[in-house]
Amino acid sequence: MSTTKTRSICFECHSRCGVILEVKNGKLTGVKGDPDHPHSHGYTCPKGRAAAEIIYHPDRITKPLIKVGSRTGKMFEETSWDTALGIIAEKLLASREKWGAESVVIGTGTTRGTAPYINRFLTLFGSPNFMAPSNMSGGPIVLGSAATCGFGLVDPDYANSSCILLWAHNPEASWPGLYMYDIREGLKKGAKLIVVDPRGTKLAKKADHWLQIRPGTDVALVLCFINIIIENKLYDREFVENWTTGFDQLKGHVSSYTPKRCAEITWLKEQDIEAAAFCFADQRPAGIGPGMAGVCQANDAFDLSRALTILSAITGNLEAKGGNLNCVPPTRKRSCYGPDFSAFDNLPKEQAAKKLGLDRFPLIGFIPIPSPPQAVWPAIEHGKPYPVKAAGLFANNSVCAYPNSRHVSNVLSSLDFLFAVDYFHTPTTALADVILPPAHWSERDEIEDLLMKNHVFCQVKAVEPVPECRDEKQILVDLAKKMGLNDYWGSVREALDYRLEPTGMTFEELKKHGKFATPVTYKGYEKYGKFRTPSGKVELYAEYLTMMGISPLPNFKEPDEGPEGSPQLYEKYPLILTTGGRNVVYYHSSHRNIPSLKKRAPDPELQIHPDTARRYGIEDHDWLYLSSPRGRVEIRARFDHDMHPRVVHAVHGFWYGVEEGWKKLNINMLTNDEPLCPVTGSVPIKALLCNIEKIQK
Ligand SMILES: Nc1nc2c(c(=O)[nH]1)N[C@H]1C(S)=C(S)[C@@H](COP(=O)(O)OP(=O)(O)OC[C@H]3O[C@@H](n4cnc5c(=O)[nH]c(N)nc54)[C@H](O)[C@@H]3O)O[C@H]1N2
Ligand SMILES: Nc1nc2c(c(=O)[nH]1)N[C@H]1C(S)=C(S)[C@@H](COP(=O)(O)OP(=O)(O)OC[C@H]3O[C@@H](n4cnc5c(=O)[nH]c(N)nc54)[C@H](O)[C@@H]3O)O[C@H]1N2
Ligand code: SF4
Ligand SMILES: [Mo]
Repeated sequence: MSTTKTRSICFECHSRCGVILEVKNGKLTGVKGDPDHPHSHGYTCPKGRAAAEIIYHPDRITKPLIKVGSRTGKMFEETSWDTALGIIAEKLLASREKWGAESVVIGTGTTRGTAPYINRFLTLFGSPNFMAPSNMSGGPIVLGSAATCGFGLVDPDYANSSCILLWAHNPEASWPGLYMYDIREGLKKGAKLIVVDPRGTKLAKKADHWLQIRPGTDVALVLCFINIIIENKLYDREFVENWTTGFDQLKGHVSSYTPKRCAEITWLKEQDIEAAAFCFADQRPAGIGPGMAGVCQANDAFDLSRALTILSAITGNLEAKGGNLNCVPPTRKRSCYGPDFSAFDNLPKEQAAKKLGLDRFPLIGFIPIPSPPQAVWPAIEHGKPYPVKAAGLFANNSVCAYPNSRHVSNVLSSLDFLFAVDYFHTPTTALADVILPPAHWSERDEIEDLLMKNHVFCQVKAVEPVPECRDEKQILVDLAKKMGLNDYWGSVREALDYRLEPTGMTFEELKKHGKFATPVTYKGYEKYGKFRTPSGKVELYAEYLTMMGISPLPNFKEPDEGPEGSPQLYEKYPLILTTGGRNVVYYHSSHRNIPSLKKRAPDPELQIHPDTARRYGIEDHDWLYLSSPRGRVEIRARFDHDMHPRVVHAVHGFWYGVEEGWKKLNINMLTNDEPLCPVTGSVPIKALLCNIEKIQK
């Protein structure tokens, strides 16, 4: 039989590369890059190309499973979809009956497309509690920038930039299909490159200015950039006068962030800070790429995002061609996290007000991001502010992904009922009462508009799901039917058509074209006469934030755990630990069971300067104990002369293949889930303290 080819998009990571899926005898046989895709231009990476290995893996869960024996045990037995969904329906309805709809939380891990469908489900069910790790992943960027200029600082226009500033961001590993083509285009045309990163990534080493910052001190550096730019009158005077509020207050506020003071805080050299700040201000337009995780995992993540937005604003780069654009997805309010679907926006006021996290982080009521997991834990664990008794997790390995894994495991174990939807067994599915097998991205139809700039792309099912795996949208359609949520969509196609309505296309029509784009608007504020902020201007000094007890100006805060923040702890844990820099081979904790990927990166690694390691008698590739006040894991040394001798970096996501691997190899055994950023709930997992010890054979 001949090979058929289906044009689609890869959903394995947020890049969503264009792919051609090859199918023979009804089976997926190959994944090739689509050269006509406007972002990826034919690029694919190893994990995207591993799709067939993933879907035909012998360990893939292919039947619904229910737990048998002890709840804390790991024994499951196969059951029918009807029985599994029947149990879930009964448990969720019983929880609503006894404890109220808000006692049910449904969550996802990093977005894998299901957010709108889960949210609609929750709205009809009555719960405002959609949980996702946005507080450590993109959410603080959106909160900080939207609070400042009315839109998210998520669409840098690198291809047209004269200066590219990558702040805590290594897209070569984390977003190769979405950003790297444009970055190369910009560099080819002569753009300057500035990288702010404690690690010497390939991009950092290629950069005109690499600022090897001490982890967790970023806000001080941005404030110093702003100070240098204001002091030297390098800002865009016209923009500042017409389109911003509180410039004088900002000027006064940043004046103490002199290069000298900033150098002391950040461990950078004064002249390097100055050179980079001048470069950024001189080379316009300049696009800032803030790392979705790099910028979002700190106790001052909100201030960092606000400061970066202010930096872009005062240099006239907001919404400028080559700067940071304000792209509106063609699906508008029906985009992935659009208000049409947010359970919070669509529930009666008093029910919406119960959204977990709102009491501590009031801004998430205005600029909606999902409930942070760390705001859900107290409700499960202590019934605070009210009890949460039942939960569902789609595509989420909470135990390994979220900080303080032991705590997460204890919390999830204390639920009355948990269901999970995953391809494979994980330390999280082990805690579930019911596990459902989802269809893979190559086995389902979908649309994608999140972070796709001004595009919506069509994902086309190339093969039927491996029996009996099921599209997650279909799972929700079926569950809604069982639970009497009659206003839910009647089919997957209906749901997709509904989301596409603002484009004037049905899914069938979009499928023919593969994509749909709306024109990009530059400097939309000129057209509309305002920014979408309370003052209508860019809020350099945001007076309105004070009503929520939030500082109107961004402030630097020392990491709570660090040489300055906790000097006593520093004596025992003398190295600074940053975690979770991406590796192109893996997505978080997934794929360690996929041979072609495992071969490329078999073990968890600690990037460390050789001089530091040798002081402890540790050689390259040695296994060692890495410890923090939370515990100890095993990890392999990877020597890197570009690491600062007092800083180490540990990859995240390892657990697979070792008995109790989530306790032995998983870096989140060492990270902490408090104190949180007081505005966004961000978790401080990019700047902690640790120690190392040679493992004696
Ligand atoms: N220390 C540290 N920890 C971190 C980070 C860090 O930088 N440092 N980063 C954090 C960030 S930014 C995020 S977003 C979270 C991510 O957290 P998660 O998204 O929970 O992480 P994953 O390990 O990818 O777990 C997802 C699970 O989904 C399954 N899966 C994959 N695709 C699908 C699908 O289409 N459907 C279903 N149902 N299942 C699927 C996989 O098999 C896997 O078990 O991790 C966070 N954890
Ligand atoms: N291959 C792959 N790609 C992914 C993911 C994955 O798991 N694997 N996860 C996806 C998800 S959910 C997310 S949120 C994004 C994350 O996207 P990004 O945040 O862009 O992640 P990275 O590319 O790892 O870039 C973060 C960089 O920040 C640096 N860094 C660490 N601490 C600090 C600090 O204190 N200050 C500064 N300035 N820099 C610091 C790290 O060394 C690292 O190079 O990646 C997405 N893409
Ligand atoms: S970078 Fe790799 S995993 Fe991500 S969308 Fe592209 S091919 Fe898929
Ligand atoms: Mo993320």
